[in-house]
Amino acid sequence: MDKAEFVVVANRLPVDRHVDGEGDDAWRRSPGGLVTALEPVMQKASGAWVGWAGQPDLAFEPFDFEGTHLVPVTLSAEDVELYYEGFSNDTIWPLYHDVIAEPRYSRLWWDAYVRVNRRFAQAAAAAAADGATVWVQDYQLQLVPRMLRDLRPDLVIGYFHHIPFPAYGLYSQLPWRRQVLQGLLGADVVGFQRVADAGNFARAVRRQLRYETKASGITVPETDGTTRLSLAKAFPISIDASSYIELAQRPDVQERARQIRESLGNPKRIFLGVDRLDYTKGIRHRLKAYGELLTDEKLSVQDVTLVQVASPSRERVASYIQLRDEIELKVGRINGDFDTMGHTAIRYLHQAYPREEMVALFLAADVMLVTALRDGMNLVAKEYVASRVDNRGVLILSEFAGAADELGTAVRINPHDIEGLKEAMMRAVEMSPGEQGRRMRSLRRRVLEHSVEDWSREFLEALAAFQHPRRSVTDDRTSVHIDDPALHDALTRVAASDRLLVALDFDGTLAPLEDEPMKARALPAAAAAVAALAALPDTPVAFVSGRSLHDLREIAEHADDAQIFLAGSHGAEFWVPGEGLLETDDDADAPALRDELRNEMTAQVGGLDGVWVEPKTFGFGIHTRVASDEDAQTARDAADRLVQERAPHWRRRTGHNIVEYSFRHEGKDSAIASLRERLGATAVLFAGDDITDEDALASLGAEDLGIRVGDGETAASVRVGSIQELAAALGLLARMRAGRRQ
Ligand code: GDG
Repeated sequence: MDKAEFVVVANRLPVDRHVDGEGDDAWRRSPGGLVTALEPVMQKASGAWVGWAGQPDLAFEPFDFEGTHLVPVTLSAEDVELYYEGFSNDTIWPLYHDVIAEPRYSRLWWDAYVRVNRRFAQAAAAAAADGATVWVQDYQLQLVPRMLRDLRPDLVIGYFHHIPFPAYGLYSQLPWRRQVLQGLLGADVVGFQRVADAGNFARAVRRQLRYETKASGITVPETDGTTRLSLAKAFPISIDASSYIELAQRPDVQERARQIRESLGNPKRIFLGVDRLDYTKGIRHRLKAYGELLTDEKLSVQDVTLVQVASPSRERVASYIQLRDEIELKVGRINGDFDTMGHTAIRYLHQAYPREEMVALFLAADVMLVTALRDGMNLVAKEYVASRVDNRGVLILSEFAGAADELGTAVRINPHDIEGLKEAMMRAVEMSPGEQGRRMRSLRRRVLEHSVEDWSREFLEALAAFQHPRRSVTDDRTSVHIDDPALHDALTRVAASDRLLVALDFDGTLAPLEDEPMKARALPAAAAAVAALAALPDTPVAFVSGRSLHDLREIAEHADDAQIFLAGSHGAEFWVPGEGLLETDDDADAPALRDELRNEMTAQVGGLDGVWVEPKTFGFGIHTRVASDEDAQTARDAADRLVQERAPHWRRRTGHNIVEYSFRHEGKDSAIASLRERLGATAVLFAGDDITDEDALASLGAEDLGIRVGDGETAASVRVGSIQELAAALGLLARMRAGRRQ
């Protein structure tokens, strides 16, 4: 097969080998979120997947399977023992999960880890087409990004870390801490589950490598004297929610849920735990709390049962063998003490089940226990929520699971606080159906709105900012073409400027226009490119918008953290990162007149369908994007009349489906002038899409660069066709500037 434009590198291939009816080898797709998430991208981009087939010493040729080219990496029995069971699962796993179990440090294991990571990197380098995108997955392969970049500098490389990244105090135990950081920084984008993980990583990089970090950007020096930029950011993973909903709605699955309840003696309440049998999952803590509630006679086996599915995992690693013994001893004791002939306290199942059975269990369970001591995300929590199509059930969720950042209406617990856990379990048992419904609906909204496909799309869009121009990658939504030589030359020119101010309009330039203006958000590719620029030295970034500063701050999420300057109301108000709002002096009577006219306007045109009066800091705007032409004209005429009569000194501006009236006369040109002066810029790049941006574009000098996004007459020297193209151009600019010799 031809080389692939998109390559996934993961410890495991997305298939399992089994022997079919005739005694021949056959392959079966392994069920898993990652496989589902990447399937559409793989199919579109003629993707390849590099990984291990799961059995030692199994060597075979690459082959195509359901639209994906599979490239096997062979591991010997010794590799499995040293690289996989040893370094990955007995060093990194416990260390990164806050040393819940003691990590073991072995030089022999480390050597195997380096050796096997190199094998994966070589296989990926051989499978990838020129300039391809490669996405490396998880903690078993932390050295692959750097190795791959050394082999193939043309590639765009992403890495996603599925497990936590520990606080510096713990991370610094690792004898190979510098090598691992260097390994990860070979990637253009290093993705984490939580914002806190990305923060821990950046801190380790600062402390250990002394690299400069700014917002989510890390400046990485290369051996040839140039620097590169890596982004370390959170991209919380999710599940394929619709497949869980589909299963939960199937009559046979619902019937199975009823059977499960019946086979347990129809208890009033069923608690459920579903975990790989792993010490990070807090299974012991939940058994302890449950056992004490039975001892205290708060609960009785007549009324409640705990179903614990503990699927077999890493069964040759010593700490897992010990954990299994401890848990089974504890389960045996509780059942011995409390079981009756007709009822059991705990139904313990050390087995793996098909997905249908899991969903039936989710439907049968009144209370889901997720008590992880540390967990990257915890998908089981999201799967339970997605499956509860009836809006019933209670999720008890550890604050130490990544999912806690998103699932705010779960009953949150600290699993180390056994009293607190017991109280939460009693609260869940007693919770009214009304409260269950309210909480579950809000949990479901979050999980349904952000599925695993959104996760992979957002990650790949961020990665697209690092693509080399003239390449089209992975899927339609992330493909970019910068084939305009004028744009390329102009970017090269401003990239060389000593101190470059990158000033950008927001709506229509970084973010698609929305019918509901507060829903506007920058495209992930644009946000990543902006973050990359803002993270560079001598490259201040500003958003210059007609919106009020208040609204701009809300939609330009995390602008302050990313050290982005904000100019609102066309430059009549400024926000400086770390300092806040800049004071301005206004005519004392102006706000009263503003409120009066705004109210009058709302009274006059508020009844027209699709017309909306937007309060602005220094006046108001009339939005007509979703109104009929006739209503739009009526609204505009009414506003013109009112302002001419009562406030003829106000400034009127027109934009895409909006007319604005303001008692402040500043324009985006004056915003650029004051930012230029304040920041000591030697050149300015300004990009915008609307009539109001033309003030700024017309004010630029020969050393500057103006870019117009989309059609229309313009004073800009270059034009790009879309927001996606601008994002690509900004990504290219970030790479050019990061690569300047300093
Ligand atoms: C790592 C991180 C992060 C479990 N038993 C059975 C079964 N499962 C499925 C669950 C779920 C998956 O396995 C487990 O995912 P988790 O997220 O809960 O935990 P880890 O395995 O530790 O995963 C974690 C994840 O990576 C993704 O980034 O969330 O934090 O540790 O999907 O349903 N599935 C079936 N039968 C079983 O018996 N069918």
